[in-house]
Amino acid sequence: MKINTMKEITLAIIKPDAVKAGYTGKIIDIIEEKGFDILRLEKLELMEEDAQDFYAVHKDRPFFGELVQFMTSGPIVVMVLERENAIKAWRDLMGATDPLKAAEGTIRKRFGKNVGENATHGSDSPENAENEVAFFYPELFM
Ligand code: 3AN
Repeated sequence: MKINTMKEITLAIIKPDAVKAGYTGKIIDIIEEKGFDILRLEKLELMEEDAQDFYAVHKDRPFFGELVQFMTSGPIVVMVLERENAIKAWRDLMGATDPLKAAEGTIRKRFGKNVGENATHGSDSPENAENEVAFFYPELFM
């Protein structure tokens, strides 16, 4: 791997709802305040096939079509974050999937609209973190 780290890395995405609402800067600010190093950062738009591939683990869930449509509805901001315990730390900082159930102070509580349009994405396991980082930045693993 080109990234030479003893720490953990995870993939974070600022989703189309939060980008559209102008929350990108605020979310990045929180990420830095919480001690993550941003190793990669890019604003881009997913094509339908990209979103289907990225979310392939959810392909049998009833909301898959809706999720793909939402994730291709506008620009997103993709980040590779590094920190000790990055995967869990970023999931804790995001809060529960449903912003209504997310704890006070979490990103989804502050910036999420509903269970689909919930402001951010974060890898949920070391295996998925590796797959998701490699999805956008395969060169990091060559
Ligand atoms: P998380 O992002 O907290 O890991 P998952 O893995 O259950 O949540 O779901 C992945 C993504 O699918 C969520 N971030 C959300 O955008 C979308 N999603 C989850 N549940 C629903 C639902 N009931 N209706 C619409 N979209 C959903």
